[in-house]
Amino acid sequence: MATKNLSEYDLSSVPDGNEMKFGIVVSEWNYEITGALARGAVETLKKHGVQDDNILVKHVPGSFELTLGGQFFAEYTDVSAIILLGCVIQGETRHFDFICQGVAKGATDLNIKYNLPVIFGLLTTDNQQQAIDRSGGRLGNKGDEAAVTAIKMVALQNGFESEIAEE
Ligand code: DLZ
Repeated sequence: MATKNLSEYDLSSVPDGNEMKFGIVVSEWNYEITGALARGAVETLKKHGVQDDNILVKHVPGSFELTLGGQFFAEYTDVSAIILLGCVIQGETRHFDFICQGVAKGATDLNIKYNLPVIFGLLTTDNQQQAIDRSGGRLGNKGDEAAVTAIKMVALQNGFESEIAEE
């Protein structure tokens, strides 16, 4: 079982996000959790130099809708990366499995379809406490981690594009 803050990272290893623009899609289901994920993501982006105006946040009804919310960002905006934030808590039926698999597949497909970093920030927990622990509680904030991942992926893509431009 995880016992340390999983969101701890080396601050100096994160590129400057000053020129980057991000879209964040937040699920309204379990909003006490997803709202905390979103706050963590926004604060982390700002901490690494992303301008307020370059952080666009949109809400969708549930985690199953995260994929389409992400597609809307890819189609209708010029964001550098998209962060999907949701929380699915295991219930008595198999609904959990279908939502988790749907979003994982959806996020993967968006990455490939748009050649754009689409970050999988979906908490998939057995219970509410595990979700609290991972949304600003004792095990960190998955929203922070998603933001750092997004910045790093944009920097990686920018690096490839610069190298090609120099050839
Ligand atoms: C229906 C449903 C259920 C049972 N559980 C969750 C959940 O734990 N987390 C979540 O984000 N959304 C849940 N939803 C809603 C679905 O994601 C989706 O919004 C509906 O199935 C409509 O497509």
